[in-house]
Amino acid sequence: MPQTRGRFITVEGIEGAGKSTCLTFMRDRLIQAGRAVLVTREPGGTALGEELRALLLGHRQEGMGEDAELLLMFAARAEHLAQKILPALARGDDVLCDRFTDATYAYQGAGRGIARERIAAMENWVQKGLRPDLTLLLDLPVERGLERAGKRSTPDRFESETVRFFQLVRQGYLDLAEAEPDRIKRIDASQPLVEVERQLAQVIDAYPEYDKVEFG
Ligand code: T5A
Repeated sequence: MPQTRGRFITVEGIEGAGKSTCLTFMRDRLIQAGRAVLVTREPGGTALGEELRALLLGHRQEGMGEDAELLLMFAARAEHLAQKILPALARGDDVLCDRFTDATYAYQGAGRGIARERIAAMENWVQKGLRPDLTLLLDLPVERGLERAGKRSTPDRFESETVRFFQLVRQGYLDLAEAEPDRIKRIDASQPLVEVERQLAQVIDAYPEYDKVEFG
């Protein structure tokens, strides 16, 4: 019998796109379909990852260089994969992750200007071929996203970036979606929540083979 694993599903988008809101909807939908689901996030998801998240998002290290930022993202990811994601997939659980490596291509790549090949080298090293099975890209104009995000709390280190930075990030995501249309599904996140949820349900419900994905 081939060993099987759960599905690795990620949610991406700029600040305020609605990722956290949509993750709850998606988790409930998967559970209703009879799946065991691990919900997690990046950077974070483990004790070390959450400490790195505090360093990356907080304002204590304002002058952090772009290479250090990239390496810290992948350090958190390596721990996350080893401690949580791979064990959950091996158990047969679906993993629903708020951001993953597409965020690195969008923020550190398109946003900060780090060459794609350098990110790809880290991706291959840390992930050893593992990539999300399905990615929901919540897309909306930058101004709308920042307006939604700004209603909540004090801006973190990324949220303090310029509109231009987020335009580059958004375009980076759209380029990824164009390059990988089978994996990355663009959702129009500018719509009212009920319409966004309708789009999400359509994608999730249509996704085949919940429990027969080969491992490794
Ligand atoms: N990062 C991360 C990198 O640079 N590289 C990497 O490799 C990784 C993994 C993480 C930061 O780290 C960076 C990117 C990020 O800057 P984060 O907290 O995970 O930070 O991400 P944020 O985008 O900051 O999370 P937010 O909470 O701001 O955005 P969400 O989760 O997209 O939005 P959400 O769900 O909290 O919604 C925001 C508001 O909008 C409302 C919600 O009720 C809420 O009030 N809303 C809607 N309103 C109207 N219509 C809709 N359709 C709505 N959907 C949500």
